[in-house]
Amino acid sequence: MEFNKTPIEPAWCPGCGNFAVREAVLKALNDSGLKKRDVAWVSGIGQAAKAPHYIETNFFNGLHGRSLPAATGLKLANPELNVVVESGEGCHYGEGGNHFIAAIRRNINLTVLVHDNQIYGLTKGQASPTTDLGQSTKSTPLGVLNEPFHPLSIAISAGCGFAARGFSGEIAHLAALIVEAIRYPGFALVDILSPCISFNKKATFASYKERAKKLPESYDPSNREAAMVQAAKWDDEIPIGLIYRRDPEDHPSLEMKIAHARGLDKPEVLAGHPPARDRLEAIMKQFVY
Ligand SMILES: Cc1ncc(C[n+]2csc(CCOP(=O)(O)OP(=O)(O)O)c2C)c(N)n1
Ligand SMILES: [Mg+2]
Repeated sequence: MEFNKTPIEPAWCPGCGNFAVREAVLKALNDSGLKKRDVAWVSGIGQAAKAPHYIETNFFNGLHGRSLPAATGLKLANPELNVVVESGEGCHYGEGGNHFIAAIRRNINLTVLVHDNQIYGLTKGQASPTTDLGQSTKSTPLGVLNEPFHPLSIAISAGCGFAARGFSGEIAHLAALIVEAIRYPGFALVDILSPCISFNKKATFASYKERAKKLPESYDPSNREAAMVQAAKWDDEIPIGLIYRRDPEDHPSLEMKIAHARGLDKPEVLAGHPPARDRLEAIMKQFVY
């Protein structure tokens, strides 16, 4: 197998949903036939953001909420890399919320995996952007007063071409979604229901298992209006599967748009080029007083 676990013991509580997400990620990587040198992982800060420490891959561990800017730079410098961004919902939708929307609007070709446990797990139980309205947490003793962030509805509205939801209790189903997301040539989001067993006593494995329902075979993910209906469902039933997929032919990625604007057929690979020192020095001189 090309991709394995690292020997590092995860700093996750026994029973955490993150272990199952890691299984799905490893299955997806091995099923996809990718080589290690073709893949780079970027994460932020949080329990979920530790995920790349525990799989054998190239990775960059950035700041909380700042994984997408680092991933954007990496992808633009080397568009041949498959860049996967993996972090928690606090990191992506809270501190990194504006980067999330900006990256979707750019349609940079990234795979974005969000472990959504509806809580700030690492910092021990404050409300996150997806914590349920009214839920009492360490930072919301009167209950959450803000309308929760609806990641899939927001992503699709902002122009996301691939929006899916998985569940850490359905490893094979989640792995298949991750394979499709990696293959999609544009911004691909997989929001993953994944319980924090220590700090969220409401969003439990049992409650997700009861509510997570696979979309039927007959469901057509290319229908944007139908996708908006499924994306907004968050009640007794939470649909899981590929909710929206836009034909990438009609929706080119940022790298392709840049290439086309410059009259090229495919994105230029900057990585490996020797730096143009004279031009760089001329730019730097402008900032010297
Ligand atoms: C800019 C900044 N704000 C806040 C923090 C503190 N902090 C670290 S992780 C975290 C929340 C993590 O929650 P989430 O991203 O949902 O990941 P989880 O631990 O639940 O997997 C916070 C608030 C920080 N490190 N940097
Ligand atoms: Mg979280």
